[in-house]
Parts: sequence; structure tokens; C-alpha cells
Amino acid sequence: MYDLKQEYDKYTEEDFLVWKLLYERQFKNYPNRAAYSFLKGLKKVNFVADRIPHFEETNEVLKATTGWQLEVVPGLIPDKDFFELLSVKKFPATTWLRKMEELDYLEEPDMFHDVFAHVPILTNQFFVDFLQSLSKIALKHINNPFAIELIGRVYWFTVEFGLIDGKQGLRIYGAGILSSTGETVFCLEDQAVRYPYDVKTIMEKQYYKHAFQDRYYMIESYAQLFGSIDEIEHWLNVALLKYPTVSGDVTKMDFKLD
Ligand code: HBI
Ligand code: FE
Repeated sequence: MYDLKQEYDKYTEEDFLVWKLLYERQFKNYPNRAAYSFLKGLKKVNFVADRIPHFEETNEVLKATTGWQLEVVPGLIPDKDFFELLSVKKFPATTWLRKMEELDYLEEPDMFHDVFAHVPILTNQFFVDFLQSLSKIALKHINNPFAIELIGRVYWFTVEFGLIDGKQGLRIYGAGILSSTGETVFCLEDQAVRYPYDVKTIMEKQYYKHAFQDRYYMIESYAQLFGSIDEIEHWLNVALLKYPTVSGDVTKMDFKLD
């Protein structure tokens, strides 16, 4: 699709330093916050602070575990391309790293977000089956911005900002949190608002990209996440029937689905 490759020998001293600083800064917050499945996957893909991952090595591990592969993309890509890649077990990943002066925040997802925070959990079969099934639903409605917004909300509150409250207690699996120092701590504290995972309410309310989330949703297991695919399709169809003609900026709209 994009036919790009990771050009490993082009990484600079600054790139290696940025990777190392971000890795060490994040990792020290992980022991009792990151999800068990994430930490297990991190070991499996063998990401370390002193080495920017080689995509072909990561791809060998993913191929052997869940059959997924990393697909190099230049940055944010259109929803159609994004969901098409996910539907064939390809995870879109950038290969460039933010600059030192962008260490704390950057507009677009860089390789640290796409690879360090997103990839380890691609070793979890229920999680990737959820991701692939969600993308297939999106492709069925790819020309309907309202439907894509609702699916995008489910993606946001699971893949990006999801929490899991399972056997190991309350932990983080969402990559948007795991790649952010502040939110990794904030989301588990008392003042953070947390609800049990609920597809309908996730779809009903808008979300904000440039601040800590005003709410988080907790699954009990990745099986529950994959098991919610039919419910996602159900509430999406309810929304499409209830709001047959939606126009304007749907990202800023709240809906009532029942
Ligand atoms: N493109 N490369 C990339 N990475 C993303 O996470 C991404 C994207 N395009 C669209 C998108 N995410 C969101 O709109 C998802 O909700 C689909
Ligand atoms: Fe992401």
C-alpha cells in the first residue's frame, strides 16, 4: 500500500537517545501499572532501551505469535487505508522518532507511540481478533463519517485509552496512555473517572484528543473485548437507524442511542 521500509542506518544519535529516554521514563512507571499482557508482549518482542527496534525482527516475532505484521506508514493515514491494513493483520507504524524538544508531546503518533506502546499487545490473540473484527465493521461503513466516528470512539477507549481490571488488578493496555508519562500515572488515581467497559455509552459521547481523558473504560478480560464485537455492530446499527441523516462535525456531537 505505501511500499515503505524502515531505513535503519538513517537513525541518528539523537534518535537513539530519544528512544532511550522515552523508554526508561515510561518503563519505570510500568511495574504495577501496565497490563500483564503488555509486559509479557514487551518481553516477547524484546524491545530494550539501548536499541531502536528492527521491524524485520519484530515482524518475525509477531508472525510466529499472532500472524500480525508491521506495515511502515509515513504518519496518520486515511481511515480507509488504516482499517484496510488492520483487516489483513497489518499494523500501520511510523519509523521516525520525535525530536528532543518534542519529548513530552507531539501532534502525530511517532514510532515510540506506534511501536513501543502499540506493538507488545499485538501478541495477545483476543486483542488482535478484536482489532481485526472492528476494522471489518469499519470497512462496511467506510463512506459514512458518522459510523466511522462511532467506531473511532470504540477504538479510542480501548486500543488507545483502555484499562483492564482483571486478575492482576486495575492496569493499562491502551497505547495512548502507555506512551504518555503523565497519563500513565493519572488514569489509575482516585480523581480519574473510570467505568466498566460499555459500548453504548462509549459511542454516545465525544472524546478530547489533547488532554487527559475525562473518562476511562475498564474491561475484565481481552475475551470480553473480542466478545463485544456483536454488541458494537448492534449499537452502530441502532445509531444509523436513529440518526439516518447526520451532518456537521460529528466528532463534537453527543448522541442518545436508547
Ligand atoms: N493512521 N498511521 C495511523 N495511525 C493511527 O492510529 C490512525 C491513522 N489513521 C486514522 C486513525 N488512526 C483514527 O481515525 C482511527 O480511529 C481510525
Ligand atoms: Fe495509536
